[in-house]
Formats: sequence, structure tokens, C-alpha cells
Amino acid sequence: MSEKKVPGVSDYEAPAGGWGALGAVARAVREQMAPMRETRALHRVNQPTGFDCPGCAWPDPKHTSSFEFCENGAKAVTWEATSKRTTPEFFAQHTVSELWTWHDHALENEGRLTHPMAYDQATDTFVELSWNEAMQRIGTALRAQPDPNMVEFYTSGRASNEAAFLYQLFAREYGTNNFPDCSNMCHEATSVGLPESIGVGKGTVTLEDFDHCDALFSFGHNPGTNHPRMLSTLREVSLRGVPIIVFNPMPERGLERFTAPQDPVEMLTGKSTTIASTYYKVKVGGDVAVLKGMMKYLLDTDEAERAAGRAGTIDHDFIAANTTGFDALVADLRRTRWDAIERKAGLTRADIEAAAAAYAKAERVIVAYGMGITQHSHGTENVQQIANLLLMRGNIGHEGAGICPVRGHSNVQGDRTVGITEKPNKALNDGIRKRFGFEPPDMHGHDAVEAVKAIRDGRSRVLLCLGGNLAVAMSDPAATFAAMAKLDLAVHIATKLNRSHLILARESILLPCLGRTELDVQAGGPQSVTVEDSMSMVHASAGRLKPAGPLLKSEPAIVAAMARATLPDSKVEWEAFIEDYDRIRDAIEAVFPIFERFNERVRVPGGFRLPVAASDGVWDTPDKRAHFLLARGLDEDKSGPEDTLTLTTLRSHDQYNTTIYGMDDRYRGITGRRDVIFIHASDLAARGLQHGDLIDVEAVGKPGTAPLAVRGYTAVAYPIAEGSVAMYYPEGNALVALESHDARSGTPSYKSVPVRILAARPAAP
Ligand SMILES: Nc1nc2c(c(=O)[nH]1)N[C@H]1C(S)=C(S)[C@@H](COP(=O)(O)OP(=O)(O)OC[C@H]3O[C@@H](n4cnc5c(=O)[nH]c(N)nc54)[C@H](O)[C@@H]3O)O[C@H]1N2
Ligand SMILES: Nc1nc2c(c(=O)[nH]1)N[C@H]1C(S)=C(S)[C@@H](COP(=O)(O)OP(=O)(O)OC[C@H]3O[C@@H](n4cnc5c(=O)[nH]c(N)nc54)[C@H](O)[C@@H]3O)O[C@H]1N2
Ligand SMILES: [Mo]
Repeated sequence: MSEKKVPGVSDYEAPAGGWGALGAVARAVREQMAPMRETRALHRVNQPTGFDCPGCAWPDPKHTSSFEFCENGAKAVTWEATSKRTTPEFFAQHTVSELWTWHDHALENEGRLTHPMAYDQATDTFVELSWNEAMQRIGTALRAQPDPNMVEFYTSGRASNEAAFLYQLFAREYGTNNFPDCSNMCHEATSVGLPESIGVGKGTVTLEDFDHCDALFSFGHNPGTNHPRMLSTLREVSLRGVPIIVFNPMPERGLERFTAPQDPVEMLTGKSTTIASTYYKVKVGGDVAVLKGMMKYLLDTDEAERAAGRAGTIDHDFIAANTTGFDALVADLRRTRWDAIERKAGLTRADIEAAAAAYAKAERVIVAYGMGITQHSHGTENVQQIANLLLMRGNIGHEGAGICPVRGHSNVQGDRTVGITEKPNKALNDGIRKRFGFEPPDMHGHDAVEAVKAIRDGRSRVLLCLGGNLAVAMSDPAATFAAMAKLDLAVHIATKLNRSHLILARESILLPCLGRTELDVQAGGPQSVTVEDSMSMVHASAGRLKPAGPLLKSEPAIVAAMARATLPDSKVEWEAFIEDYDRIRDAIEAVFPIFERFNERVRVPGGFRLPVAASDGVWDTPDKRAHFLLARGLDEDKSGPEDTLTLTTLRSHDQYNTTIYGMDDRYRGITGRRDVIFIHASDLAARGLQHGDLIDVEAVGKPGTAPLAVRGYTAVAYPIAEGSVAMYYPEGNALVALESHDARSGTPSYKSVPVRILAARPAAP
């Protein structure tokens, strides 16, 4: 970084984890919680009899005997279990017009919602109403819609299996498959790409596979911040001497070195474990080029090795026995030129070949990836090229090898498993028909981007949100906010106030719900819910804290109440379900046979794994084979003029998606601010700009239209890949057009926005 002093910008030299992490937890606890509540909450995270951490979807080690320390898990827990409250008195004191001017951090930092509230136009405030009245209003509005497809049922991935199952049941009995959900903005490229490749839209590895791999590749995810418990896994892999090869445009500290807070020696001596054995700063959007380059190397060396009478670098027996499409892939790779690969990847042929050689040397390889792969205009192709690379050496379907999409929200995978999908398959609809005796709709519904467009165009009039902050998470806030202001009814089931709640529909209702940490008592006694992690492990979660207020209801109970208010002749036994969630689980089992003996198996500590055929080398595709699939050429998506940079949007260390815990990003050396753009010194110099300069960022859009832009950001010279720039999410959404998404999966291109940067213009008079 340059010598010039810029407020809030410095170098962070320490490893990930360590005392810095412990200090951050102490701070989170101090700021949010009363001491008793905190200790009781933190010691129950991810314990067999405790609750599932709402922080991320990384699995728990088999035998969790001690509390696995995780800074960001602790922040997620303290944020939910806070002693602060957003009460009717608070709402009476602040008009919505005033709240709109607050920072996102300030809104949520008021604490937990305590009462059902509805917007009152006369006073421009939210005012209390009874649960009964709220439900009546919702039921009346839903019954008044001329077409059930004018209602959107949004889900954020924190919802439990039980809540999500009831929610999809309600929507389907009501008559729509409009299920926009956070997964559409997240791992949808995985859900669309992998079934075509290997017959299942989920990861194939288990946590135990990490004990057996002999090479590990990481593409586009930041475990130090977003799945910190993965650092313990990576550390063990590194300590076994296994190469960990990283492709990421940013130097992420958690992928570089880690001091394990559980390791007294590391903590007391200040030592750390090196994580990445090699770190390649690939250009933003350059992963397809890297993957193709690695596969090209395999082709070339395979021939040479065989010619020399040695074992080749490609597993032809596996390919012949298990796959189709290899010849087309070979032809595609032969056509792809190294100069195009190098330009697109921003890496040399020698670099890519070195990575490929490490891959070829290993017998059991895992590839882990995150949003750096999926959130691109070619996200599905990215995912499928990873599958190709693995299939070329038979690295899917046996111990120590496989593909590992690192999921986001703690139950985003489970929500999809239990029916949150806008494209139901026959088995799902048959299951519902058989168990419940109503006819579920076949027609495809809306995903997240389509839902916002439908609302914008007046084709949808009602938005129900089971958690989340859709307006802020979605691309192009100007367009999205304006769309949502046209709704007839917006209903938010939420724990905390956020900006989406403040975008007023003709009628806006907030319904406060219990969080993961809290006791959920129904007529049948205390209840537990279930979740599925990134590795298809399903286990129970039961909170123990006293609820944040006496009026809070559980998510399943709220969904059931909305259904009863809307569907007087419902065929579903809503009341019985809420008395005892075991009955919901029995119904899940009836609709989805993979949940056989659900209630029995989920009571075993640690839970059980849902079947993933590809983990056993069984390909659940129409022709029962795995498929090599092609990506477009590398020259086709040249975007914009010469001075174009590619912007990616990232999470800071102090946020959970749109929830901003604080304004610091410790590992990247940023303190007290988020209005920065990370850029390579050479890219600054080429534009006559300097570290610390105020700049404007303009998206390169359709010629002749006003560009999406953000103004007055501070340039931070940073060792990011040249030609790439990075900003924080959600601020960066102001540069992403609604139309800019993967054509195959609909995933917005949050991580490949062509932009231009300019010295800041003074604000218009
Ligand atoms: N504390 C915390 N935990 C979280 C979340 C959170 O916000 N905070 N969010 C949760 C959710 S919903 C999700 S989906 C996950 C997200 O977890 P990640 O997938 O780690 O999410 P991002 O912060 O978006 O980081 C993406 C990483 O990809 C890199 N990257 C960006 N563009 C590219 C590219 O083109 N190629 C490559 N190879 N790399 C690239 C970035 O430098 C960054 O390191 O985390 C979950 N866990
Ligand atoms: N530019 C850019 N945009 C992105 C991304 C990116 O990387 N870059 N990432 C995308 C990704 S991966 C995702 S997953 C989406 C996230 O999109 P969402 O899932 O919609 O957003 P969150 O910020 O996770 O939602 C936070 C809100 O959830 C509510 N909440 C918290 N806990 C609970 C609970 O237990 N129950 C209920 N009912 N409500 C609760 C609170 O009110 C809180 O304000 O954003 C996407 N948007
Ligand atoms: Mo996500």
C-alpha cells in the first residue's frame, strides 16, 4: 500500500483468527447483550442439544464436544440475542420518512422487533396491531387477488426446514410457484449447473473427505470472514502437508495464514499456520480461463506421458465408464488459445500449468468454491468447468475427492430440499397431491430477479417475505426500490427492522418472529426445528433463550396463521402441525422419501446425511452418466472500451449480507468506513489517480443510456489483481443492472460489472 495517509485505511499484518478475533467477540457481546443471556447463548451454538449457528452453512465436526470458536458466528448470535428492542414506542417516535435516512446499520441496531406493526399513512409511522387483525388483513388481500400468480413468496435462507415446508405448502395450495429466494442470488448457478453435470445440485463431499484429500483447490470464497469454521478444516489439511491452491483476485488473510484461537501454543507464541501453499490472483471473471487452461495442460501432458509409456494424467477408464461429452470438451480445449487464456485469467501459462501439475499429481482432490464463481453472467458455466476438471481424473464419487460449493445462509440448502423452488418437478407435485389432496400448480413461477421485474411491471401486487432484505440484496436499488413501492401489500416476517420494510406498499405489515436462539413452546411443548448444511447433513436446532418479547411467534406458526386466514377450505391440518413439529417432519417425509424415518434419525446427535447419489459415483441424470459440458469461448464477452475495469462486490468482515454489524473490515485494514474501492496501484497510475483520491464509478452499460453510477468513493491502492476492482456489497448494487445476470440460472452478475473510474466530479448544483 502507498505511503500516503488515508483516514481509516492501513495495513493489517496479523494472521486471521488469533487475539483480534477474540477481541472482536468481546466487543460484540459488550455492545449487544446482557451477560447472562450471552454466556447461555454462546455455549449452545452447534452443540448436539443446542441451536444451529445462524452464521453460515459450514458443517460441524462429527463429535462436537467443545464449543468451536468462531468470531463471526458469535457476532451472528449476539446480534440476534441482543438485549435491544424495537418497540411500538420507538416507531411512534420516528416517522418512516426519518427512518429512511438512517444507515442500514442503525436500523437493525435498534434491536429485536417485538410487536406486529402496520404502516399508518396519517402519521407516517408504523403502529401496533393485533396478530388477529394482521392475519385478517393479509387473508383479505390475498383472497382479493385476481390471480394467485400476482403474489410473490420470498424466502431468505435462515428459515428452518419446517417453516419453509409450510410456506411452500401455503403458496402451492394458494396456487402459485412464485418462489423468489435468496438462493437465486447466491448458489443458483450450482443448483442449475451441477444437476446437468453430475445429476445433483449439491456438493458431493463430507467433512471427513477433507481428512483424505491430497490436494485442495479454492476458487472465489473468503472463509476467514464468511465461513470461519472452515479455517479449522483448512488448517488441518495444511498441517498434513497437503497443497492448498487458491484462485482469488484479493489477498484474503484467512486464506493466507490463521492463528487458531483453540490452539494455546499458536495463541501464546503469536505463531500461525500457513493456509494457501500457492495463491494465484486471478482476474475477476477469469476462472473459466484458468479452468480451461488447467484442462488443456492435462490433455497435453496425458498424451506425452502415455507416449513415454507412463500412466497418463487423464483417467480414461473413469471417463469411458461414467461420462459423455468428453470428445466435445477435447475439441473445445484444442480450439482455446493460450494467449486468450492468459489475457482473461491475468495469469501466465506457467502459473496455470503449475497449478494443473499439482492437480495431476494428486489422487484425491477437492475443489471448494463460493460467490466468486457463481455470481457472474456465466456462473453456471463456471460451475460446470469445475465439474469437468474433477471428472477428467475421476475426482467425484470416492473418498477424499469431490466438489464443495460453500453455501451461504445456514439453511439455504435445506429450504430448496423441502420445496422452495419456482420450478417444481413431478415428484414434488405428486408427493404434495398424494399427501394433502390438493392440486399444486405445475406452471413455473418467478425467481428473485423475475419477481422484482413482475412487481415493477405491475404483474405482481403482493410480496410476502419469510425473512431477508430483498430490496437491498437485489441489483439496482433505484429500479428495485421504485418497483416495490408499487405493491398493494408487503408483509415481512422478521427479527429486525431493515430497509425493505420501509419501502411502503399500499399496506405494509411487519410480523416479529422468534430467532434460532430462542425457546419455541407450542401446545405440544418445546419444539425444535431442523436445518441442512453445505454437506447435506440434517440436524435439529433448539433455542433455549427466553424470547425477545411475549408477543413473538415462531415462523411456522406465522406461516400457518397466514394460511388459515387466506384459505378457509384448506386441506392442510395447520393447527395440528403447529402443536407438534414432529407432525410437520412426518409430512416432509411423506412428500420427500429421502427423509425416511425423519423424526427418528434427526434425534440422533449430529443428525443424518441426505443421500447424494454423485458422492457414490451414481449419476442421477436422464442417461445415468455424468456430462462434460462446454463454456463459451473466452473472447466473446469483451465488455466496453479499453479503460474498462471489472468490478466485484464483496462482504466486509463486519457484516452478514445486508446486516451491517459495524463499519470495520479488519483483515483488509479498513476502519470506520465502507465508501472505498480497492484498486491496483498500476490501474490508478494509468488514470492519473492516486491512493486516497475521491473517485466516481460508472457502470459500462448500453450506449446512449445514463450509466448506473456511485460518486465520491475513496480509491484504496491494494494488491488486487490488475484490471479488477472491488467494492462492498450492498453498496455496489447501485452499479448492477437488473438485466445483468447469468442467462442460465438468473444469478445476478454481482461479481462481474464492467466499470470505468474517474476523478470525482463535484456534485451537480
Ligand atoms: N460473516 C458472514 N458470513 C457469511 C455471510 C456474510 O455476509 N457474513 N454471508 C453468507 C452468505 S449468504 C454467503 S453466499 C456466503 C458468501 O461467502 P463468499 O463466497 O466468501 O462471499 P463474498 O464475500 O462475496 O466473497 C467472495 C470471494 O470471492 C472473491 N472473488 C470475487 N470475484 C471473483 C472472481 O471473479 N473469481 C474468483 N476466483 N474469486 C472472486 C473475492 O475476492 C472474495 O474473496 O457467506 C455466508 N456467510
Ligand atoms: N452486490 C451483491 N449483492 C448480493 C450479494 C453479493 O455478493 N453482492 N450476495 C447475494 C447473496 S449470496 C444473498 S444470500 C442475498 C441475501 O439476501 P437476504 O437473505 O434477503 O438478506 P439478509 O441480509 O441475509 O437478510 C437480513 C434480514 O433478515 C432478517 N432476519 C434475520 N434473522 C432472521 C430470522 O431468523 N427469521 C426471519 N424471519 N428473519 C430474519 C432480519 O430482518 C435482517 O434484516 O444477497 C445477495 N446480494
Ligand atoms: Mo448467499
